[in-house]
Amino acid sequence: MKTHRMGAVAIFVAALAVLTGCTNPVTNSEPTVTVTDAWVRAVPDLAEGDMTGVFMTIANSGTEDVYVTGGTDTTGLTETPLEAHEVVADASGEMVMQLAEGGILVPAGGSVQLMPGGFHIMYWNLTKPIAVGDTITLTLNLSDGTTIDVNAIAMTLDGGTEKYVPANGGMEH
Ligand SMILES: [Cu+2]
Repeated sequence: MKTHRMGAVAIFVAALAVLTGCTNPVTNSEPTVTVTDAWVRAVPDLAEGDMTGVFMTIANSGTEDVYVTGGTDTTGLTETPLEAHEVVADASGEMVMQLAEGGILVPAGGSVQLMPGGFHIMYWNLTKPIAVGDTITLTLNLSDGTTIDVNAIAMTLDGGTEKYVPANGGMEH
């Protein structure tokens, strides 16, 4: 009787292994979230409290939506965690930036553009200037628990004006 039951358990375990083997997606080493055309607004003459924004295109070839929830500077430009920001109209119609609640959506099978006047990765409290042409590095945190390393080249705002819509004059990035 005892051996019989053990046999049944063995068969069950084997069946489970086959089942999970069938239902598990094939492990894909290709990253599904990719960043292109990353740049940062240069701050060549650093003043107290200066900040900047990082812009890029983020694409998601996966089947699940992903959110960029923030990041970490890996260049030594700030001690402050990087924030995922959006620009919205406040109650009086003024364009203001704020934390993107839940992060910046990178839709499954789609992409999102971070640009001046819109979504951006926020650098607060710069401790070093960023010269035009410098490359900075940062790591973005994604809602699926993964991270993505980004190299961004420093440009003036004029260098990336194609899609820039001035937001009430006050926006510096
Ligand atoms: Cu911001």
